[in-house]
Amino acid sequence: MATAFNFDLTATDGAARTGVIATPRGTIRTPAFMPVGTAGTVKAMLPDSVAATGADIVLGNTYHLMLRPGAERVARLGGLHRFMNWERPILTDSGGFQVMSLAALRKLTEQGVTFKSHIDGSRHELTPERSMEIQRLLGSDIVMCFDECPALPASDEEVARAMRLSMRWAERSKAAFGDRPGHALFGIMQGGVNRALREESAEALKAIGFDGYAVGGLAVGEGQAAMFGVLDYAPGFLPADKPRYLMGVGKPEDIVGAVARGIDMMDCVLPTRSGRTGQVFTRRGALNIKNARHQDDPRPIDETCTCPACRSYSRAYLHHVFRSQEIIASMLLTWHNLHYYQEIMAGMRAAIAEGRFAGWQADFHALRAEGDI
Ligand code: PRF
Ligand code: ZN
Repeated sequence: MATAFNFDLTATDGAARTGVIATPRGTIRTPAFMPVGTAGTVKAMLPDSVAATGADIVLGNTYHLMLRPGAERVARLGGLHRFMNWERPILTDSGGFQVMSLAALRKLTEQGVTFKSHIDGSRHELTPERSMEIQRLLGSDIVMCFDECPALPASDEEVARAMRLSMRWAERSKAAFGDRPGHALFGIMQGGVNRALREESAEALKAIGFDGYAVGGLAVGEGQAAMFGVLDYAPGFLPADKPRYLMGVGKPEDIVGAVARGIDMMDCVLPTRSGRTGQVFTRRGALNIKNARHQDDPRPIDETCTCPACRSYSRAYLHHVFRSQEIIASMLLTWHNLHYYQEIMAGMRAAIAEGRFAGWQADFHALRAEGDI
């Protein structure tokens, strides 16, 4: 009998939590950062390297995979895990958010959304039922409800309309998901920066009942202060004994602030995408390797970092291969960024377990304030 999906909260420190999610594909230590593997690959990384950075789970996208190579094809080829050679847990986003940001000629109705592919202009439809079917064909371990996330700023009326539609879609998502032991379905809270709408959304999701709960609709233009304002209360509206996932966040400071406010899981393209544009994250802040000041610098990105980029290469070399558009630049910088993100997560997990998260956070901010990278 395969392991059921289960979340064990092992310690709390203030609002911050640490725990373990058990799935038949392996365990996920929380707080967890999930690298983004949109199209069946964490760009510029081999799966074993992704695991070596400390990642327990990656994220895949319904939207991209349904358009190319197609969910039925992935299923015929043995599912997404085998297809991309990542046998550990995979969470898939449900597609609506990507339709709204990437697709053309979108039409939203009660039923769902129709759109034209950003790849070849072909017409497609996504509904809660089709999104659940695609995520099942992919073999996703953690399936996300189909939702609508309005960009901010938006009027309260617009945010309320999108939230209530998302709650009706959450009910349809749950019915279509059915009973799938070992697989989890997460609800997604919406409601913008409106406290009453956030609470209404949380109540609606809890009445349906999910294996985990996401905070959606943030990091969409409201800024860090407003996002933290929502995170000061929104996680508290959700059940304490289920994982809480903040979607699409963020910078290292955003991640630490979210964990301090009770978030257990996050994903973001930032470490991988930035790796490909030369932006590097370090304990002392961010730098861009394409800057001419690195061209004669024999030092690694970070003397204390144990990633392959820092163990074996100078800033001068990384600058050179980046400027030369060599593929190894994307590989090494992505690896460093993912390694750094996972080091933050491991540091937070240990600090929360040992009841010293406030001190860890103070050190994290002090080193960044010192700067001098
Ligand atoms: N909903 C879904 N995916 C998302 C978001 C959301 O609100 C966000 C918001 N930051 C990122 N990805 N389904
Ligand atoms: Zn490094």
